[in-house]
Amino acid sequence: MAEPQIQTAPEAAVPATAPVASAAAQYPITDADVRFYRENGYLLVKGLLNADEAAAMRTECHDLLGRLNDSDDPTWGSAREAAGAAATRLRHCHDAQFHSAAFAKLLLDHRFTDTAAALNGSPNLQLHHTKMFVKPPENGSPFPMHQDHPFFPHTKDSVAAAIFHFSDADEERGCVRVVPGSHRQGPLEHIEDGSWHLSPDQWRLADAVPCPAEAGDVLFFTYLTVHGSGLNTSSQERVTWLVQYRDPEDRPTTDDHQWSLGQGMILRGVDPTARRP
Ligand SMILES: O=C(O)CCC(=O)C(=O)O
Repeated sequence: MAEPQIQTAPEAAVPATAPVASAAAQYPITDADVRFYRENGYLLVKGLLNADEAAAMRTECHDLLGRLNDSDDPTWGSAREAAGAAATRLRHCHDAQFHSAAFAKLLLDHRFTDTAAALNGSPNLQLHHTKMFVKPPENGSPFPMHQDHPFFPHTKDSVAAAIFHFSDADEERGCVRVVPGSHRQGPLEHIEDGSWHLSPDQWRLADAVPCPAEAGDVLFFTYLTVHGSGLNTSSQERVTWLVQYRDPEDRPTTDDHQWSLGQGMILRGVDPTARRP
């Protein structure tokens, strides 16, 4: 299995033409990190939040799940197959920023927005949606390999995700896995059944690079980067919050996500199109 590649890449892997973000602030990353992201389609930023902040957000997640008090389980149909039809579980909340100001504040935190802007090469960032996930211990649901593109295709492919880790997430806890460089293949053909996913025979989770993270780390990746995650077989939960964002000048090519309340908020800079939502 390939070793995890975290943050910086060797200079030799950097294409001479790779554009470097014009955004002024790049907290806390470097130009080499930006080049690594452009080349590989992902970057794990260590310690973007400190341990106390991550612990406070973990509490926010549990308080929110307690208030929601529902049994909704968004485990993909295809994930049940991937897990060998075992009963797996996932707890979640879509657009958590509508439930607690702690999430709303984090959306505007410059450590996140400056990093995302530098990686995206755009000084302006617009929210698409957010998803909080708790993968419970023992049987926390996996995510089959996929690109996020088929869920909400856009004209300029500027859409990207940041997964905030509010707990540690090693391989046993079902950390996210990526296929480095897969974003350069463009949109791939997906199977729609049981939520958009790639052929499990051609795109094996076990062959993807694991991105083990500690509480406070944030994994950034493009919506064309092939990714997934394994079952949480450990005795501890995995708590994450995924924020999907784009350049406000990029527009969806389908109406697939119009139901999502979170779309449109400007997280950094301005919307130069002055378009009314
Ligand atoms: O949280 C994970 O393990 C992956 C989530 C994911 O890929 C998704 O929601 O599209």
